[in-house]
Amino acid sequence: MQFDLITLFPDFFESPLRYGVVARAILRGALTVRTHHLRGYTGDRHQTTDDRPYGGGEGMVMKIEPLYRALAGIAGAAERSVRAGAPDPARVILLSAQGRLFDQAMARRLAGYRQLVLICGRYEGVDERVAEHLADEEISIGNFVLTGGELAAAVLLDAVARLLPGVLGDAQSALNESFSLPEPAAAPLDCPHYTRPPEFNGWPVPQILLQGDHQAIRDWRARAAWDKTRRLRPDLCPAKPDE
Ligand code: 9D3
Repeated sequence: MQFDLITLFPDFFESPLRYGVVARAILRGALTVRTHHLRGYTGDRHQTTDDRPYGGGEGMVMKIEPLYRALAGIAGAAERSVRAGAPDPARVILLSAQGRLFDQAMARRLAGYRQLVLICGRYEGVDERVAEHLADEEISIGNFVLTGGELAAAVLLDAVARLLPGVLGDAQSALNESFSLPEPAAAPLDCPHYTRPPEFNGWPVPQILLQGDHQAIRDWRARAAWDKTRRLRPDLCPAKPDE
């Protein structure tokens, strides 16, 4: 799968691409990531990427022209009307605080595309015509305010990359992970994990995990996963029927 990141801060992505599963996916050729510096797609002497908002108001707005030119320079990612007939066009995503909430189902769907183009906004916002005419979808990673789209793009890339064929290894993949809703009656979140030492600072590991009763351990983990989900994520728990 190919990612194309359009950003004013291409260096921002150096670290997220250099570690662990994502770095390995790139080394194995399962994932290619190209960054595109938006400054390089400006037309004027001052390389202007933002301008004052029509109608007045605070802050600056990202201009559409540099974004259009960046997309035109990325194969299969020009404006929607132009690439309507193109075979297997790139999926263009605008990261924005106003977008649809990102979740695991979205990550799975996006992992099916050959090429994702991620547009990272800065300033107060992006000219709305980008969302209307250039992007296929507009995505937010959560109900909080970031300073720009780069961190959100890195989060989306990370979540999608680990789902690509051959990236995780079959052992962990798909099975037993938070938000993938595995077996019936399994809690939506993972159970707590412990490793040595068996006691630290007077804080013990649950005894049941130190003995060898694998059925008892399975039962404990199922219960602990539900307990923690109910405590921290009641929104993920089925409603109790009225008594
Ligand atoms: C006056 C309101 N503005 C800021 C307080 C709106 C605003 C502008 C720019 C809010 C956020 C941003 C920058 N954020 C993103 O580009 C962004 C984002 C986010 O802020 N939260 C969750 N997901 C995303 S994806 C892109």
